[in-house]
Amino acid sequence: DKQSAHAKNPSLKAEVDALLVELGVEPASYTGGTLVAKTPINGETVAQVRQVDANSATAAIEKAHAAFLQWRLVPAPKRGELVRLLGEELRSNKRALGRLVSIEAGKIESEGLGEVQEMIDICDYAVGLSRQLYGLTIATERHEHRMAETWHPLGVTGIISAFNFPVAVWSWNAALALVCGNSIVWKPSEKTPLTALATDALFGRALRRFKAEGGSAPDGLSAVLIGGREIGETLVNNTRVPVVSATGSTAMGRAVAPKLAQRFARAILELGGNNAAIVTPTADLDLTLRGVAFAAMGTAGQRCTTLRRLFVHESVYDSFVPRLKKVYASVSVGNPLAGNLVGPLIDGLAYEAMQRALGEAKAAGAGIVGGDRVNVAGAEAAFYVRPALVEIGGQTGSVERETFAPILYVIKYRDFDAVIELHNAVPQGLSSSIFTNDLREAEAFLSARGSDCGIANVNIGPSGAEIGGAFGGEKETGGGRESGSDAWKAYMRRATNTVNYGRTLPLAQGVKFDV
Ligand code: UN1
Repeated sequence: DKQSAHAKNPSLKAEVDALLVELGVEPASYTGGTLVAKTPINGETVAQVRQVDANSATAAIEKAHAAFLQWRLVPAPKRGELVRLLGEELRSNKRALGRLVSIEAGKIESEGLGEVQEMIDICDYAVGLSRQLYGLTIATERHEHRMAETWHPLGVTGIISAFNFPVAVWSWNAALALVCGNSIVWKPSEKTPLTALATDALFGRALRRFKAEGGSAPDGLSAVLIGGREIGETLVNNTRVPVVSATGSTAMGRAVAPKLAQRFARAILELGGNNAAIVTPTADLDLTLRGVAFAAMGTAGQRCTTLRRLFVHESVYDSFVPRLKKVYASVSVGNPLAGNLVGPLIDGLAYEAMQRALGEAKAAGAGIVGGDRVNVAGAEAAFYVRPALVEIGGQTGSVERETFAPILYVIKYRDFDAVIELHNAVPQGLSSSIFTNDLREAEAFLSARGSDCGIANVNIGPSGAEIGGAFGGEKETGGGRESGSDAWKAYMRRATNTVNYGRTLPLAQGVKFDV
């Protein structure tokens, strides 16, 4: 009956209000505004967020530029101290922010918390990095000369992020950009404004502590611009912004990249993925089953690293695929805050896109398990689906696209070289995996003739990367790298310095010019 369904799904608005207060968000920013914030858990409106117009966005960018001119002069390890304090705020507010991520993006509890953990991890990483912004010393061909390279702050860093990692993606960019001496301006997804406001509030707290400790940080060092596409365009077109890091669809990247190229700004693009895994004859099938299940169904298929294509060797197909189907039929779908493993899709458009892709696959003769809408009591306005396993003969149509939903296309293969070719024969190139205990196959997959993706794994799925490695991919994924390794270099400018400490002036390449 209605009463008990309601009791099982109490209004989330009250909880959101409490979380926003706990996280220190100014109530004026999320009441009475024109952007309606909904939770995909039950479709309820939880806030009405104020948006900025293009003029105030431009003003914020100007202010960020002025802030950059000051911040670049602060020694990098001191900049690191601000990021350390941000990490502290995230640690002490992990529960509240993680919960808000779960409510706003529809993630299960451990993934909401995991997202905040990812933010903490990148802060720790960036603090260490703030003492390691190393340049090279390079052998010079000239007598009594020294050649070296120096890394300098670059300027205002624009960040455009997507709903599915509403705050972690900001932190990968923000933590690095800040220690690199840049200011930051963030345009979050319209679908997740509240977690952005909460993150900004925590950053504000870190900033106040930093200043109370005697740190100097200019006003306007970080800004959040809540708004639609035109605000993203303002950021992309502003010549005060020398680098924009944009995460989202390939269509978004296609709109953004030429505008940045036109004004010679840098683009760090993290666009669509169409990630695959290969299950070989020697795979440990128990481990593979768990790896595939998490990568394909986790986050309801809404990670850019989600497993979307599965190539299974014919010798293990009949023992493995039926087991996988059982998991698909039994995995718990429902309220992500109530212990289920698969939460909702972000909205009705995502549901429609999923149904379209399944329709196409069906027309192509595929066998489909799952994919139907799941009714959750008290959440009739939400979009829950049973993940779909689609056995299909070839890689055409919807298999070549990224549909941001839990659809796993399963294709049988016979020959290793042929499956590598098929693996690489899609426009995207983000993440990839092979499940094998054959050393030759594993190494070949990781070699120049193997996976063409930015991330290639052995015996783990393609999703759930740690922050220590460079994150990003090739081809239509956009080529950008964020997070660990030397991704920081994209947020700085490199100067090559040659110093003559002698009394003569030898010219390079033996050129003579004696005036
Ligand atoms: C994304 O989906 O936009 O590797 C990023 C992962 C996460 C990040 C995903 N660490 O799945």
